[in-house]
Amino acid sequence: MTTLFISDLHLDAERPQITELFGRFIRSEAHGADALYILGDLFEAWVGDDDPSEAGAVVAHELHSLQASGVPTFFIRGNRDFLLGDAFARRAGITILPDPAVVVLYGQPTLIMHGDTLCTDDLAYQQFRTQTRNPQWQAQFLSQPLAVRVAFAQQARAASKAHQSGLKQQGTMESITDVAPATVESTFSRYGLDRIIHGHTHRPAVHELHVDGRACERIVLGDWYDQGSVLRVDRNGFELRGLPL
Ligand SMILES: [Mn+2]
Repeated sequence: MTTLFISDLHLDAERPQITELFGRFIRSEAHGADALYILGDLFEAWVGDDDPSEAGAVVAHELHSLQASGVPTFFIRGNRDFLLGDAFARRAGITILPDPAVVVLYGQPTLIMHGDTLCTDDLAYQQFRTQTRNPQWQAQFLSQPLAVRVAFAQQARAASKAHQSGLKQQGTMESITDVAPATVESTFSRYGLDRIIHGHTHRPAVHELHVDGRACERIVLGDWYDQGSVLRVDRNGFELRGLPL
């Protein structure tokens, strides 16, 4: 049996073929899995569980039938869908885990996270993250009308694009928006385990490194833009593969 990991689908109405690919993946391969983990940025944007978006309704339906078939589904919030809450989790039959969380996969303790907390060189982003993860900020934000929240999300996306094109002009985009190596090392040290799985950077890869004399591996999931990306873990090892449209 296999445990599946996906992240960074960025589902929204503008890319219906990706929502369809997600639905096919859930109805086929995921139905036979031991568990499914979604490590954040399932949605391109999420401004509250009362958002009547089409992608939200489709995903809740697909995930709920997966859970009903006996496959436990876990979710870690990403930087796009950090406001996904308990009401949606109930609708979709998913369990929200803290970021990071330790899971034991076929005997191997593994740290799972979205991945944005490893990108500590991006100071502007980390500042935004601190602000928007504050419970008081969130309560205040969620108390506003849906239209106001949607406008804020559009603004935040525009600001993020402007920030990234600024970094590109300076030639620091590649390094600043990737993980900070020192933060990766200190995270392995702090948790004392040998494997981290995360998404966020859209740089699918398996990195091998040594921390405190231990051989460690950091598995980075890919995004779902031109195709899907799935990590399959079983008792014999793992496989990180693209999922064709
Ligand atoms: Mn992300």
